[in-house]
Amino acid sequence: MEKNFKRTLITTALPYANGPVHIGHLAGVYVPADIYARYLRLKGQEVVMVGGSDEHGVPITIKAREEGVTPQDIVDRYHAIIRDSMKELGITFDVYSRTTSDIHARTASEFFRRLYDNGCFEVQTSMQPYDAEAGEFLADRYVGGTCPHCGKQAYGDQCEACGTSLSATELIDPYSRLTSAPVSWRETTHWYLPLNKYEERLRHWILDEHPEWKPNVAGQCKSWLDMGLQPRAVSRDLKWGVPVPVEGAEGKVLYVWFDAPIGYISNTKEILPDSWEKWWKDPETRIINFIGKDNIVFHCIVFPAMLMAYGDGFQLPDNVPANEFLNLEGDKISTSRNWAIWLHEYLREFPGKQDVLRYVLTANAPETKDNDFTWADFQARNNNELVAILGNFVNRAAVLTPVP
Ligand code: B3M
Ligand code: ZN
Repeated sequence: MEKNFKRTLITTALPYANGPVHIGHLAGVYVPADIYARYLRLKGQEVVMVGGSDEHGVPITIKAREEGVTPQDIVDRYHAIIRDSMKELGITFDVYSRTTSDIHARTASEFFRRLYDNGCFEVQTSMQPYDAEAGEFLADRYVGGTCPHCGKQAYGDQCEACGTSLSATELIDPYSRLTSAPVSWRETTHWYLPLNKYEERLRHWILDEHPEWKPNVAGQCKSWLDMGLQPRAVSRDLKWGVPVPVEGAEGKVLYVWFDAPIGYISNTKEILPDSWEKWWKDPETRIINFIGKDNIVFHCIVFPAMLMAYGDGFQLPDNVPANEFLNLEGDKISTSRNWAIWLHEYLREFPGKQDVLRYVLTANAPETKDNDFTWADFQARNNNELVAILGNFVNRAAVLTPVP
């Protein structure tokens, strides 16, 4: 809804520090957010643009295990690559921090604790996959087995062969990807945020108060709301993460999707220790979350429900622009298959050509549908549009301008 705002807080999805960033991240989130931040600053508005690396969660521990190093080694390496390459591309973050910072651990712990103290959580006990040989609970990704739909090998969260999302209980002959031992099941207790209690408020906020949201975002939200929201676990049995700050929670950490969005708050606090609240709690601040389409539910349902539960004046985003995906030469970009154009490699191969990449990713942005990046198109846009049309225009204008 049109409202008069005094200032804008722009947040950008926090990339997992389990690899460098690629052109899909840039086209989906960072280039559009940066254009918007620069536009508002040119208009003389007060803007803060917040970013940072998402350094917890199973994507990090899996990468560390593959390489035989610690999760800390992984995040130290990729955080530096991501931070430096984004800076070189000219993404004008006011802060680019990380979720392993002390201030983030304190902020995320305090957030959980307040919800806990206010009785916002439900406690549920369930059977979870366990590796008796390793003595560890297994996150869904760590469970392998046969897909009940197509009969191929699949993970406990998804079958990549047929695209079905799964849970570990559905797999045939589930085994641990850590040790290959068959999965055993153990009882464990977790804290759940009852999203169902926030359903009506979320529905009203998204569907009634924000008819201007992009159709892909509103559509996904509506289908989640129409299916009915369920309580969602916000803790995990893992060693890597922010410890759950209550007694009896040894060996448990905050679920990465609980701690990561709080990173937007911690990163704001880090640069504005005295005035961060103005950016989060003043109704005259407009909050905009730039994200990719796979993050919609977390930013439009889960994080807003967390903020509602926390209360204390926290504002909800005014808009959550999510882009679709950018493919590469007709194929889905994939970190695990190494099918990507990595930003730090582009910068090495094309020194000084930051604006060419920014231009091509903007001209071909996947705003309303998935788009394709091809090197032929990159070359054509550089030669025909930037050099021939824009270059010529600037050159002629300069040459024909009379010098007084
Ligand atoms: N790291 C997922 C992703 O990189 C996740 C985003 C967090 S935003 C708070 O797609
Ligand atoms: Zn399958």
